[in-house]
Amino acid sequence: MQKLKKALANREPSTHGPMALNWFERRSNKRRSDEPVCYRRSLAGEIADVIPAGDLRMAMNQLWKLRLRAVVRVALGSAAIILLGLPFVDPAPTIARGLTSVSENRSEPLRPPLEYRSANGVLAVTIVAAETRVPLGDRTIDGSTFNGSYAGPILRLKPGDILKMHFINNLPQVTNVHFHGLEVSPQGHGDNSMYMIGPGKTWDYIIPIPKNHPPGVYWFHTHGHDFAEHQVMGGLSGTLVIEGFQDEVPATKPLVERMFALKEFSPSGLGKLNKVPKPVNGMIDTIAGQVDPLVTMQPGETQLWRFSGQTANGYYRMRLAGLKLVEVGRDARPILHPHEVNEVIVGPSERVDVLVTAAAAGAFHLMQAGSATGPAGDRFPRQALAEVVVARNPALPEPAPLGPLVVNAPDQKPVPGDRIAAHRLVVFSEDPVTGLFFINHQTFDPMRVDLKVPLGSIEEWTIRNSSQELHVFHIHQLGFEVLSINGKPVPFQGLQDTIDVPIHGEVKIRIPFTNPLMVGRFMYHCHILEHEDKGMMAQIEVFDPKTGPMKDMPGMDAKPHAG
Ligand SMILES: [Cu+2]
Repeated sequence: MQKLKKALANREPSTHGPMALNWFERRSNKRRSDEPVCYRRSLAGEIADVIPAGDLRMAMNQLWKLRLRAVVRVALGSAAIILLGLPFVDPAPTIARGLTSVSENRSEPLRPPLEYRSANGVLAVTIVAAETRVPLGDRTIDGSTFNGSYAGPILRLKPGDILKMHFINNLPQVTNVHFHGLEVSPQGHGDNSMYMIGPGKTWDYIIPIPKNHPPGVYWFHTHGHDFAEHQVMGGLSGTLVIEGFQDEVPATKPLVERMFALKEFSPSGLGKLNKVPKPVNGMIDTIAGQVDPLVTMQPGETQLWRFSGQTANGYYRMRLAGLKLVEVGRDARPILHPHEVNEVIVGPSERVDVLVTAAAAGAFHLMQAGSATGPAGDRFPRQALAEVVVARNPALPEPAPLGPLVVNAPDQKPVPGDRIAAHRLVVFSEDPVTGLFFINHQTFDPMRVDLKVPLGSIEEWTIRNSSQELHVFHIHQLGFEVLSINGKPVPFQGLQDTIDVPIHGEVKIRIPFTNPLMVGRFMYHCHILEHEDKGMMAQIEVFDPKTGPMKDMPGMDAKPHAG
């Protein structure tokens, strides 16, 4: 027992989930000034929420209620490690490696992405989902990938193109694909998150991209209820770019564009993906599928870095001391008034476009500065994400200075508020005893339609967080306007498809259910996939008022559940 206690005392603090607020933190219930905080800003740059990562009082109360199960699990795991002589995995081999000079740099250069581009109006691509051994830094993990790429393939299309994805499921489980943020049909062979593909089966996704579709960075990922966290964390996601952002922000046209998918992996003691990922063995944060790769720039150069939060649960709070960062896009759309920032925060499923300007030669580190999602939430430790080496490259022309930052996005308009058809309340809550997560006190049921909304309606929803951790609201098939966060009005900066909901706070949004393409059934949910898997998801039907709501399947609840 002494050995066990010692081993537990020496282990890394767990970084993840209510269950992870465990022994370690129970012993160290003191806030330290250097502990990470997670800031969520409104687009106006206001700090909407600051979470002291060390404030664990609530968690302590919860621990007394339910920790027995977690304690037993941790103890059993640790006992097994001790008895079997298995080593603890190094929690974060790249933490704070510090600056290196160009000649000393040990980082692997960014690998070229696996990219598929449309031609003659069509992107026909075969995507194979399969279990894959993936080298990540010093380790090799048991991942699952699309076409063998842990970073994920990048699909590039133009507005008006058709995506024809022949999908092959070589996984031993069911899976499917959701196209996050696309304003396309949720029915049939479209962006149909309800349709699952069995092991060894195939499916053809056929997605016409409307001519007026907002350009920008989207992404696609598996969307199975119950196992989305496991599959996405294994690597099952990719980036989808609809070209045209650079036309809306012309100064970005000549710039080098880098696609940075952000993916986290939580290993078990043996380096495999935890069945229920709780990273007692640390967290591996990757960028573009690599651990701490080398990114090169020239003095005076500005590059466009396009981050997509393809994490299951993780927040990246990124800092890059010595370089200038200007946010120019969010959730695929240009920000109407770009602004300089000290750090860039990207949560699960969120996308942020950033202009990075290097003034002078040198070596710098893009850092995950460490973040936390609240007393009942997750902690993400500080790690090095990329080494940025700024040096003159004589093989390339000298970079021209960045042109005037003008945003020309006529479709980025506020949602009209003169005819609001309904006001609804959507409450996120959770039960630490059962480990279930709720929307309006219910867990997800694919056989229940929670809301039925006639096409053409514009509604205002209040998303309330009644818990001790952040949640990320997302609704499929559309973008919405954020009106206020905790009662404070948010100046319009563009539509978005995700919004963080502060702890014990609320966000008001205005949703246009006006695009005829969205007719059908789709989901809204928390995009922290652990929460989604454990119930925090609901189903909406948008119906054509001329034909009325869809006929329910046998056993389906026909009654709408207004919030
Ligand atoms: Cu959540």
